[in-house]
Amino acid sequence: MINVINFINFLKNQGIDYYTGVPDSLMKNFCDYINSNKEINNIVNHNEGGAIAFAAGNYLTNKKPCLVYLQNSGQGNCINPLISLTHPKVYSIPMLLLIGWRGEPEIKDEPQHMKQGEITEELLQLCDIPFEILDIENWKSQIEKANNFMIENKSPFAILVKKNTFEKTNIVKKENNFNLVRENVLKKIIQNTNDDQIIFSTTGKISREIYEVRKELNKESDLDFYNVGAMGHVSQIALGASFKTNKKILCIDGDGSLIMHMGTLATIGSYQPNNFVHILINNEAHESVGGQKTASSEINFLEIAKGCNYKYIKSIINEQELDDFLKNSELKYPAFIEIKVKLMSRDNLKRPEDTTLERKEKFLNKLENAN
Ligand SMILES: Cc1ncc(C[n+]2csc(CCOP(=O)(O)OP(=O)(O)O)c2C)c(N)n1
Repeated sequence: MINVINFINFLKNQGIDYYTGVPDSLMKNFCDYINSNKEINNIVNHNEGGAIAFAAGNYLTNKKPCLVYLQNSGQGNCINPLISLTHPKVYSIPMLLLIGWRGEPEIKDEPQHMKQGEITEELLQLCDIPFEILDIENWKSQIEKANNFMIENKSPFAILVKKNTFEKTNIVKKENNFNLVRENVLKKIIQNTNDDQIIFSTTGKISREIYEVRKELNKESDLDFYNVGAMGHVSQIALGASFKTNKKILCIDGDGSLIMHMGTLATIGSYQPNNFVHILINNEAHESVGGQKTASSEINFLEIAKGCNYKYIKSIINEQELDDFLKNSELKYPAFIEIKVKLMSRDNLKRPEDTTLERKEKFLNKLENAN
């Protein structure tokens, strides 16, 4: 495996010392290191397209390419700036893309990663971006090749990263100052829901915990929709559903996910769905992929939701506030509830056993029979 510190030092010698991106589970060791080392210039971006644009601006002021890190799920977010900003036919701006390759062909992975993994190389080719698959023996010559290409052609080059490429580093366990435990919070929420409510939950461990909690409580529901991929889009899925049903909609979001496409708050606020409860579980981090920080500690989500015309705003930081909220039936809609939680999860968390297609069918049938 590749030692992250050697990798970073080598990049520095090649003139690449500015990082931006969205963390990826498969490159956890790399992301952890750049996230925790204060000497490294690292901008954790709200989404991968933002990171491409940031890298472009950075280049314009110092003529040095940035390294943009991302999971291949984020390629979609990048396409627009890669084609209409950094492409050689537009402004021709070099940057090194370091892309975690989930769903690599022949390797078992989750359903949301399979198609993306299959087309990862093709998408790069379509964008005219040459690439290498990072090799633990020859990585130095690959970086040199990438750098020479960027110097000569003034355009992006990509490196694809397979599972188990980077060695673990000695990173101190990350923490925040909150006391509530996310899984317990979700348990209380589930205990207080019935078949009159539909839950739409976000990408990562939040959905996995809801699934586990339901099993534990023997309260499984076909009216849960787990947005396993399409990070940041859960609230628009929920909004789309809210207009077609009288049931109460609970959208359970994460701070990294919400920040990724935060314009969603404006759309929800301006259309005033009268059955919509937006619950933000805020641990100030991308906990599901290793706990790298988000911008949340600097953000007042409650003020933003209020400014976007949500009609009921609440902050919850302890058990009492959570219990009071769950007992309260006097909500106004759309409602926005922020629950601040510890940065932690269980190691032995499972994933839903049925396939995404099976879950969708169950959801449709259940709703059809309920209406
Ligand atoms: C477009 C895209 N980029 C990155 C990822 C990888 N990813 C999966 S979950 C996650 C973190 C989600 O963070 P947050 O919403 O704060 O929830 P938490 O993990 O803290 O519960 C990331 C970055 C992804 N699935 N899709």
